[in-house]
Amino acid sequence: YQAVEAGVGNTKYSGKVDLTSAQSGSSYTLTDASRGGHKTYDLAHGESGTGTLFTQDNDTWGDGTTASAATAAADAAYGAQVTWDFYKSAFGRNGIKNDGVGAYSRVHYGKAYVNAFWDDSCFCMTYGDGEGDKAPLTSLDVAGHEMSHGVTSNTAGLEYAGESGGLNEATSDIFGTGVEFAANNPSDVGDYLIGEKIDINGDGTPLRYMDKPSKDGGSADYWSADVGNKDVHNSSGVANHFFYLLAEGSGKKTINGVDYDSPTQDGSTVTGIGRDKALQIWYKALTTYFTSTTDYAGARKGTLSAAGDLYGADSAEAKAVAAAWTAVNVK
Ligand code: ASN
Ligand code: ZN
Ligand code: CA
Repeated sequence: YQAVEAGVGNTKYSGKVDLTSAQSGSSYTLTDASRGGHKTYDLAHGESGTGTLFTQDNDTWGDGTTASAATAAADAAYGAQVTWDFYKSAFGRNGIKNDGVGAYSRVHYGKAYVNAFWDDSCFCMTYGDGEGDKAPLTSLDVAGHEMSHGVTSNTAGLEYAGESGGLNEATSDIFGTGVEFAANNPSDVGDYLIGEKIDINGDGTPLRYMDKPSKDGGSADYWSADVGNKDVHNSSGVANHFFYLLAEGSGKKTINGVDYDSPTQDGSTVTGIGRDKALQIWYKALTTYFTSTTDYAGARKGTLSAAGDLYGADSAEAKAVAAAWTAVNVK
C-alpha cells in the first residue's frame, strides 16, 4: 500500500499541474496509485532497462525547463494521468488494457533522440529529449498519441502497414487530440494539430494538421487507390480529415485561437456533430467493428455501424458520418 500524495509538476509544456505521487519513508516517488500504479523512470540517456524511478525528498517535480531532469518526468507523468482520465471519463475504459493496470513511462531515452514510442512488449512509454536536449518529446498530444497505440493494440489490433496502418496512426492522432482537449488546461489548450509544441520541424510548425492534412507536405487529404502505399503517418491523413470534418464541419473555423479551413473533395458542405460524439463513434468502431485488417472502406462501414448503435441508423450523427467519409472520397 502506498498513500496517494498530491504533488506538483512544473512541466515544460503544460504549465504547473497537479501530479499524483507516492510517499515512502521520507521520500516521494513518481508513482500514481490512483491510476493503476503508473510509474515514471529516468533512463538518464541509456537505451535499455527500466531506468531509475524518479525519487525526491520533496513533492515538487521539475522547474519547467530542461535544466531539471525531473521536468520531462513531470510532463510524462502528467500525460499518463490525463490520458488515463480521458479514457476513463470518455469511454469508461480503465487503462490501456481496460484491466485497471497502469503502464510505465521512461524519459531521457538516448542522446538527442527525436521521437517517442509506445512498446507493447514492455507495456511502456518512452520519450527522447529531442535535438540538443532542448525539446523533449513529452507534450500532451504526443503522450496521448503514443499511449493510444497501446489501446489500438489491445482492441482492433490494426496492422501497422497499408490502409490499416493509416487507420492505426489516425486513431492515435484522434485520441491524442481528445486527450489534449480533455485536459482543459489553460496553458495547454486543445487543437487539431499534432506535435505543435515540440517543434520537430524547427520552424514552429506542427507535425500534422487534421483539418487539412496535406499542409504537412506529405499527408493525404483524400482517399485514393494508392494511399496504402504511403507511410502510415501520411495515409492517416484521410481518417484525420474525416474526424475533423465529422467533429467540426467543413470550411473556416477558429477554435481556441487557432484558425482552420477544412476542404471537401467534392465541394460538399459537412456539418459537424461535435468532438465528443465523434470521439464516441470512433472509439465504438475501434473496439467493436475494426479488426487487424480494416481498410478505409471497412472504416466507413464500422463507423456507420457504431453511429447507428449509439444514435440510430437514421440519426443526424449517422448521416454526418456518411457525409464526412464521402467528403474524403471514401464512398
Ligand atoms: N512516434 C512514432 C509514432 O507513434 C513512433 C513510430 O514510428 N511508431 O508513430
Ligand atoms: Zn504513432
Ligand atoms: Ca495538439
